[in-house]
Amino acid sequence: MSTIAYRLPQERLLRTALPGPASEALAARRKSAVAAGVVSSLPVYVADADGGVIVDVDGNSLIDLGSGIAVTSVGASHPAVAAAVADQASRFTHTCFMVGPYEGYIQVAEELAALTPGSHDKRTALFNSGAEAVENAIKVARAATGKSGVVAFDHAYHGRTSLTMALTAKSMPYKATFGPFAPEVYRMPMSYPYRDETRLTGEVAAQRVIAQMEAQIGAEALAAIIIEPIQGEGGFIVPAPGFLPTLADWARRNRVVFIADEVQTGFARTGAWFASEDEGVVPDLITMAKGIAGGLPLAALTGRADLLDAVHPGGLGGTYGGNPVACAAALATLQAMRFHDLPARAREIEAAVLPQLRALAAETTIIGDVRGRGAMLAIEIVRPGTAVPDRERTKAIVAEALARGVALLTCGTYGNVVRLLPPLVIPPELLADGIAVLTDTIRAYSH
Ligand code: PLZ
Repeated sequence: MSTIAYRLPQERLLRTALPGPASEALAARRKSAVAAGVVSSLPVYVADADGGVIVDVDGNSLIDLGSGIAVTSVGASHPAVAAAVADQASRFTHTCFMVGPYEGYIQVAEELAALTPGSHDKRTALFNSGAEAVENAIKVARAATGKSGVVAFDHAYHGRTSLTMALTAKSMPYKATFGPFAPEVYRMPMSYPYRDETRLTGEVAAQRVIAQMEAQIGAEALAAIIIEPIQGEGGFIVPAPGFLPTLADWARRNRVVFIADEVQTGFARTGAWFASEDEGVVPDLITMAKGIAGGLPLAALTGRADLLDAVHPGGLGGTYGGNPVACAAALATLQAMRFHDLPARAREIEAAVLPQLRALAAETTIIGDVRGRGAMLAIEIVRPGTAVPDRERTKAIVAEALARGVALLTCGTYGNVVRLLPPLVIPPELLADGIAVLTDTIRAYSH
């Protein structure tokens, strides 16, 4: 980590109560200008961000344990990314790859073919958002198989567009009032070790899904299974070992496309380049976004050449997909990830933090479960001594940690999961300070 030079002091420093007066003023302007449906979890407005800190417009320096939802793994202003963006922007910002193609797009595709699991022949198409990559994965699976059914899981999150809303499980806030939803989407039970009453093994949980798919849909009508190897918005749910490989095997044997949605888990976050690698799963298609480009909007669909090339010429695209500035940012981000060995750093974060969270869970009655991998870790908060989700207490803990200068996110179908997604470049001492604030706060709320 000594190789990382930070531009901003890596410190937790409060100059005002939060939100401070400058943030309050922006909040007032926002109210009459920005749509009410768009909300922010932090009450402060950002002036600067670097490494493991976010500095607000009142000069408060907060510890960032969310990375803008798993995006800024290399930090929000990595110098190599900033330089690559400036350089590309000074030459051309856009031509549209469907009009005037350029090398950066091809380079990103080559990188992703090499980095994603499996040594088979691969192709890539680039898009702007995770949801768009997911939509296109489904389009490709349908075109290549000639089938239309899609299986998604309980607690899944795949996006907010029409098709991805149908794949996403949670109604409020993602789906409520926005229907009708796209047809031919079937929902199956997820392996959720903490809440599966019978503590199903991964194989048994997968067999339950397979029996249900065969009875309710039939492989001959099923184009794809889409799954997050570790569920993100749904609560950082890590399926029991065996669940993913059993489903992937069944899919392969039945000509069903197995899609890993690695939008949140991808790019070193879980300690490997992709979370699928943990159990040796080789997905047919992988969707990626978030961590790929150091904060610039870029998403990718990479997978089996025979599937992607089954689509007719012109069938995939979009005005901005694979924008040259975003591609330059992605290439610089991947280089920085390798240079700093961020997969190893994610494993170090797990080794430093997970034992502390487990010890805390043993000491209090409000932690139902501690789980996750690499720098994607979570604490499920419950009513004392029960498994009943405690959304209110979760909110209070996160609000208190914020008042002390630590920015955290929640997630989960029941809103009761505190999730940790620190930038992978966060200095170890700053991370330790942030975790100390969190554990203190949880102790204070354990009554
Ligand atoms: N697939 C697995 O995690 C985005 C969404 C936050 P987009 N997750 C954060 C919110 O409330 O909108 C996500 C994801 C997985 C797909 C997506 C969608 O990615 O880039 O937000 O479209």
